[in-house]
Order: sequence, then structure tokens, then C-alpha cells
Amino acid sequence: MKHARADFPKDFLFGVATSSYQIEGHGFGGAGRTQWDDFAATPGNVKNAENGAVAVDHYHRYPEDLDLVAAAGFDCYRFSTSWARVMPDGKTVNPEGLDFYDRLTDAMLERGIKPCATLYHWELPSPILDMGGWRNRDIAGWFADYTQALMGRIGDRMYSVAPINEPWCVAWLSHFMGYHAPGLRDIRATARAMHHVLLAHGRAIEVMRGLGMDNLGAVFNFEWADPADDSAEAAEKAALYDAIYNRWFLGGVFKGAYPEKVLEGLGPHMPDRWQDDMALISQPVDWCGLNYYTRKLIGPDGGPWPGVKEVEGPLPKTLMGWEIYPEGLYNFLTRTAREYTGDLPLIVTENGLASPDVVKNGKVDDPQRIAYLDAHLDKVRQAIAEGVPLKGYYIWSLLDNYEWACGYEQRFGLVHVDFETLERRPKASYHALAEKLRR
Ligand code: PNW
Repeated sequence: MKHARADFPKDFLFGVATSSYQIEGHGFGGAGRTQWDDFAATPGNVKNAENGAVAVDHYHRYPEDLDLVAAAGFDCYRFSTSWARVMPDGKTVNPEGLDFYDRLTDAMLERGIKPCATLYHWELPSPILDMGGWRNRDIAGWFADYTQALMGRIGDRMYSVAPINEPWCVAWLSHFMGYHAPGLRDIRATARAMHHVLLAHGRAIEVMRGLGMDNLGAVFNFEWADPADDSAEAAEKAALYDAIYNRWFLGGVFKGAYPEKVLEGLGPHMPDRWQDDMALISQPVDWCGLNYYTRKLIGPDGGPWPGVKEVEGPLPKTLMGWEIYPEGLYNFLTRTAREYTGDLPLIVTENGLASPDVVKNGKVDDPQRIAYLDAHLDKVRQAIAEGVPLKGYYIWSLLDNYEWACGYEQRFGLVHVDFETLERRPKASYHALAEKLRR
């Protein structure tokens, strides 16, 4: 790796991220069924119909995994907690679930790792989905109760907390595009989910303030949109893509307002009196997290609203087929600070890639990952040099894991996992980072 800890401000935090359903293993320890178990069981939704029942068995192997976080010299561990483990029916507490997150928290602290929690990384309890899931306004109250139960137990030891991982994925990807659970393609469901997910964010922040917690934030996934050609149509479509993907959620949380051009399409389907919720949604938070992977090229042609069509870009791609475009990270860091968050601390809460691992003589080489991280860290340094209040950079992910609709095919880890034996083996990128991060 080109960059070392010494190249960053003294208090800059390096971290590594995971999520509960992608690593823990599910369906035991009193945990309930989730929408991803249901979604994966329907053929065609997930590669090989794979699910997170075993994942990488982090539930039992977390001491070894946290040892890896600590040994690399990471300051922070961004993990998520499973609603369905804490409340199997979405409403009733499972003491075993609370005990697990209590142990996990203490295991981080014992190793000098800062616990950075996310309360929802997509494993909705199935009984909540049966009641409408994100389409039902009541979800915000149920989510607040879950927040209270869990943070009442571990909140005193959290370094930072964000309620929701990637509201765009929760709402648009899952209710409009149908790529993620619950797999809907329905504009009315989408409009409701786009609003209720931020309402749940607001309610959870309110609950945690009530518990006296601070360092609370919001985590968004961003994709830079470039027009595919010089036409006015392509520019307009790229701007609409940007408004749906990025500006809806930033606007909601930091301005208390949604972009007009998205409301033109979603407006007729929005829940009644949604405007009354905007003060709760835009209450102050302490930091803003950005997950960044790629950009999209948007063509001039349309169809029915929103009529946004992605076209294939010319840049080198990762195994996911995502273009490698570090400039997009720079663009988001500078634009977010300039237009939305001002002096508020920003954190890159995810950045990384799926890349081919070359396993030879017991070693795992992943040169593409090292190059990708270096290229993005260049942009991180450039943004900091220009005054962006960026306070940390977390890599997705610690371990190869369950990559949602791609099943176990795509490997995002710094640590290779043999999915048969579940043996962990640090990749070359892990060793390279460890050498640069040790204090
Ligand atoms: C993020 N998209 O998800 C998530 O936070 C992780 O759980 C996930 O493993 C990681 O990125 C890599 O995919 C995304 O289709 C999943 O645009 C899909 C999209 C964006 C983000």
C-alpha cells in the first residue's frame, strides 16, 4: 500500500465494516426468520438460492474475527445488529440476542476497538414484513422499540451508532427495482418505503438521545451519476438519477426537504401528511457516513417515470461489474460538505470491492484490492487537504461473506474465508494494511 497512517491527520480513524446477516449465521440463538431467508427461498432471487443461515459463523467465531480487526491496527469496527435476533417476531425481546451483542461489545472493548453500530442492515424480521414491512408507517414505532431495547443494554458502550444502513437500498433497490428483499416492483410501495425508512431513522435518533447517547449519525450509499453523452436529455436523466439515489436521503436528513423532481413521480403515492414528519427526520445528527463503490453512466432514453437507463461505462470494472471511479468519492466528499453538511464530521463508512483471489501455497493474493484502496485513499487525502472535515475511512469488508443477491460468489473481504471449512486466511491486502496502520 502506498498510504500510511502518518499521511492522515492524527485523530483520523481507520475501520473495517461487516453486517449481521452477512456474517453471523442466523436461525439459532433464539433468532427469528428474516425477509432475506424468505427472499432467498424463492428461486431466481439469489444466486444458487443461498442464504445467511450459516454465513461465516461469526456468531461463534467472533473472538477470532475481532482478533483480526485488532491485529491489523484498525481503530473502529463497524458492525450491525440483527433486529430478528434481538426480537424474533419484531416486537418481543429475545434475551439470548441481547446477551450476544453484549458479549460482542465487550470483546471489542477488551481489544481496544471502538464499537460502531448500525441498527438495521436489511434483515427485517419476517413477521414485520407480513405486516407490510417498510410500507407500513407503524414500522417506525416498532423500530424505535427495538432501538430502545438494544441500546438500553449496550448503548453505554457504543462509540458511534447509525440507525439505518443505506436507505436507498432499503427503499428503492428493494421496492422499485426488486433486486433485494422483499423484491417488490411497485411505485406506491417505493414511495412509502422512501419516507418510512427516514421516519424510522428519526425515531431511533430520538430514542437514543433520550438514553443520553451521542455520536449518532446516518449512513448513505452514494453513486455518482455521469451523463453518457452530451445531450440535454442525458444530463437531465443523470440529474434525476442523482436526485433519487443521493439527494432524496441527504435532503431529507439535512434539509428537511425532498427534491422536487423526485416528488413529481412519487408525490401521488406518498403517505398522507408526510410533510409533518420532516422536522423529526431532519433533527440534528453528529456525523454523516458515506458508502461509496462506483458511478453510473446514464443514457438519454427514457421509458415510464423515472425513465433512467444505465449504459455500460468504459472504465475498468470490479468482479461486480462496477466501474472503478475514485473521482466519484472525491466528488461526494466535497459536494456533501459544501451543499448539505458544512462542518459536520464525515466518515467514509464503506469502500471496497469484490476481486479475484489467487490462492497459492497457502497465501491469498488480491492485488486489485490493494490498487483500489490506494486509489480511493488518494482521493480521501485530497479531500482532507482541501478542508473537508473527513474523520475516518472504513473498508468493506473484514471477511468474505454473504453478498446478498450474489450469494457467496462475490468476495469483498480483507480476509479470505473457505466457505466449506470456514477457515479464515488474511489476504495480501490485509497484511499490507496492517503494516501501514500499526501505530
Ligand atoms: C453495500 N447496488 O450494499 C452494503 O452496505 C453491503 O451490505 C454490501 O455487501 C456492499 O455494499 C457491497 O455490495 C450495496 O446495487 C448493495 O447499487 C447493492 C448496491 C449498492 C450497495
